[in-house]
Amino acid sequence: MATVYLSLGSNLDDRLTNLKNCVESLKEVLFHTVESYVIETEPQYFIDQPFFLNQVIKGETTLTPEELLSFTQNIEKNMGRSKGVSYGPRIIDIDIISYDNVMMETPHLTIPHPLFFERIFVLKPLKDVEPCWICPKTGHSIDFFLEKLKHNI
Ligand code: PH2
Ligand code: MG
Ligand code: MG
Repeated sequence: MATVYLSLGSNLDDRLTNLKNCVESLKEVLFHTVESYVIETEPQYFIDQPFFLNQVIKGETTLTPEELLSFTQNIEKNMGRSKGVSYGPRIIDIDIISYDNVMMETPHLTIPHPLFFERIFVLKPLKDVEPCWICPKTGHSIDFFLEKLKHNI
C-alpha cells in the first residue's frame, strides 16, 4: 500500500457537497483515510473567480500513480467538470500532492505536485492531516514552505 495525499478544491455550485461527494468516491480506492478541515481560500493565479473551498485527504491505496490519476480524472468527469480556463472555476479539482516517496515526471503526471509549495490552500490543510510531512524531493517541512511564502508576500 502506498500513502498518498490529495488536494481537493471546488469553487462552483454547492462547494461543500462537492468536496463530500468527492471524498466518498475516493474512498473506493483510498483506505484509512484522514480528512483535513475544509478551508475557504481566495483564488490564486486566476483571480477573477469565486472563492474556493479546499481540503487535503490522506489515504492508502494499492493503485499505481497512473491508475490513481485516471481514477481521480474519472471522478472529476463524473462530477460534471468541463474543460474551462486554465486555473479557472471548477466543480471539483483533485491533485496528487505526493505518493509515498515517489519522484516522477511524465508529460501527464509530476509527483510530488510541481506547485504545491507555493499554495497556502494546499500547505495549510496538509499540515492539518500530517504536521510532520516532509517533501520527498527537497526534504523540506511544511513549516519551511509556509515561512518561505510569508517572506515572499
Ligand atoms: N485551484 C486552481 C487555481 N487557483 N486557488 C485556490 N484558492 N484554490 C484552488 O484549489 C485553486 C486556486 C486550479 O487548480
Ligand atoms: Mg489544481
Ligand atoms: Mg488538477
